[in-house]
Amino acid sequence: MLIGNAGATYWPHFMRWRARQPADLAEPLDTWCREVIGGIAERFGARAVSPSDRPFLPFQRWAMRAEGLRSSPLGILMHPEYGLWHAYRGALLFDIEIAAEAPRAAVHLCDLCIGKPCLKACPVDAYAEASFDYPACLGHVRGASGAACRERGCLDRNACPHGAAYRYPAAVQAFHMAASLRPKARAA
Ligand code: B12
Repeated sequence: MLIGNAGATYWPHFMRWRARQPADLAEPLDTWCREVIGGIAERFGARAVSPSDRPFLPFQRWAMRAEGLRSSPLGILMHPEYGLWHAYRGALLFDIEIAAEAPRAAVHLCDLCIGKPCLKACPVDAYAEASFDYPACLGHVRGASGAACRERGCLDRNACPHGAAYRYPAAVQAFHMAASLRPKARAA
C-alpha cells in the first residue's frame, strides 16, 4: 500500500512537527514520514518502508502498477490530475494479500504533449530523453547561475503545464532541491 502526497498539503503539518525538533536534525522529512507511517504500520500489523531505504526499493515501479502511471521525460511519474506534483513517502507491506481492483491505465499526458516544454527549460540540458545528467544538474544548481533552481525548484519540472493547482510553493521546492543537493542525496 503506497502512501504519498499530491500537492503540498502535507507541508504545514510537517512544519509544525519540525518546529519542535532540533535545528540540526538530519533528513527531517524522512524522519517525520517514518514516524507517522511507522505508527500507522504498527496499528495495522504492517511493515513500513521508505523511498530512502537502502538498497532503494522500486517505488516508481510499484506506483506504475498501483496507479497505471507512466514516466514523464524527466523520470518523474506523470499523474493525470496531479501532473508532476506528487511523491511517495512510504509504503506498508502486509503478510496477507489484500484484494484490490486492477488499475485502469491512466491517460498519459506526455503522449499528448507536442511542445515538451519540460525538455527545454534546463540551462544545462540535464534531462535528455531517457537519461538524467546528475553531475551537470548539480554543477549548475550549486553554482552562481543556479539561484532560480535553488529558490524555486527544477526549471524543467516547473515548465510542465499539467497539475498546476498542485504545484509545490517555492519554499517547498527549495527544501526538496536542497535535499537532493546534499552529498548523500536522498530525493524527495
Ligand atoms: C536516487 C534518486 C534520485 C537521484 C537520481 C540519481 C540517478 N541518476 O540515479 C537524484 C538525487 C538526482 C534524484 C533527484 C530527484 N528526484 Co529522485 N529518487 C531517487 C530514489 C531515492 C531512488 C531511485 C532508484 O534508484 N530506485 C530504485 C529502482 C529499483 O526503482 P524503480 O522504481 O524501478 O526505478 C525507477 C527510477 O530509478 C527511475 N529513474 C531513473 N533515473 C531517474 C532520475 C530521476 C531524476 C528520477 C526522478 C527517476 C529516475 O526509473 C526507474 C524505472 O521507473 C527514488 C525513490 C525510490 N526508492 O525509488 C527517488 C524518486 C524517484 N525521486 C523523486 C523526485 C521527485 C526527485 C526530484 C524531482 C526531487 C526534487 N529535487 O524536487 C529530483 C529530480 C531532479 C531535480 N534536480 O529536481 C520521486 C519521484 C516521484 C514521482 N512522482 O515519480 C521519487 C520516487 C522519491 C519520492 N519520494 O517519491 N532522485
